[in-house]
Amino acid sequence: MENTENHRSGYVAILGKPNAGKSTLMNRLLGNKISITTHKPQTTRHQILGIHSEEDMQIIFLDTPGVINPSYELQKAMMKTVDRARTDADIILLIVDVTDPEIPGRIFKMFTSMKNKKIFLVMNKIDKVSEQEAEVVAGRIQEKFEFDDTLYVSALNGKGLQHLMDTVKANIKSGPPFYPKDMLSEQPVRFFVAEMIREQLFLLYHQEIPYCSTIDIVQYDERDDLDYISADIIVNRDSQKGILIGKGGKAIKKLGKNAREVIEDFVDKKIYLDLHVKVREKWREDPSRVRHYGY
Ligand SMILES: Nc1nc2c(ncn2[C@@H]2O[C@H](COP(=O)(O)OP(=O)(O)OP(=O)(O)O)[C@@H](O)[C@H]2O)c(=O)[nH]1
Ligand SMILES: [Mg+2]
Repeated sequence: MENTENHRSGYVAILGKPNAGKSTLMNRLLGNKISITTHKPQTTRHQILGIHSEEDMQIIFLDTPGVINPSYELQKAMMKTVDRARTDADIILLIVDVTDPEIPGRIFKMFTSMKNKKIFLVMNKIDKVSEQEAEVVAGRIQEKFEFDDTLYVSALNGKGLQHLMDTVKANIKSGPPFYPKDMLSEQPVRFFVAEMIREQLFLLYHQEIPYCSTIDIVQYDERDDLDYISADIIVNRDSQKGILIGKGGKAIKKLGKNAREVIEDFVDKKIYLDLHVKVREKWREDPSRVRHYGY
């Protein structure tokens, strides 16, 4: 029988600007790739749960979309997600890229109304600068807000992550486990499949295509020999359809091949991935469409 009396648990929100390395950091802390990561900003659009369990402790990390000034409905939904995560969290990690340290006032404003929460400044990508440089940059941010502590990490090479994890653990209060101990995240497999296809859109296409697209899994059949997955790639405008498909279907074939490999690795099974491009004019601006696609 588990001893729930001495059990500790808590929610840790990972916040910051786009591209700061939030998703990379969460994946690294969990030792599992749960959240998609790319070199492009605004990769993450949902709250992604990452659950770390020990016998007497459970930490639920909440990866979030990068904080921006939203201009269309999809971005507004993304910022609502950030707001929910920071409200739910017991601990907040503000992730800052040391090479991009300008913090928008919007982020500090989020911190002013928060009581009874620990807020840590996490300077990330320290592999790119000297120690002194990182401290100078952190010093400027500390002038604007009194953080409970400042940590220096590289989510990419792992430096400082043990110390960060120990700091988080030391601040987790008593509470019951919220999820089964063998659970890593909460979304269903089809969610991660959609994310893995979307990750390839960010990696393979330039300019607006990744930002104007979303993935809709229309069929997911688990079969004995292989899983059959049919997915729609939704774009914003007719002209984007041709770009996505490419000459003679070359571009979408590459997308399909790359996504299939990553998904097969994830589900540990062969899959058949059937991709179709659909145009839904201005879906990003339409609240009901944005909701329909899961945002
Ligand atoms: N050099 C270096 N690169 C990093 C580090 N952490 C993350 N990156 C890179 O930064 C880029 C963005 O990483 P993500 O984890 O996707 O960033 P994010 O904050 O989740 O971005 P959004 O989801 O768009 O808000 C990727 O190319 C990462 O490989 C780090 O510690 N050092
Ligand atoms: Mg992310």
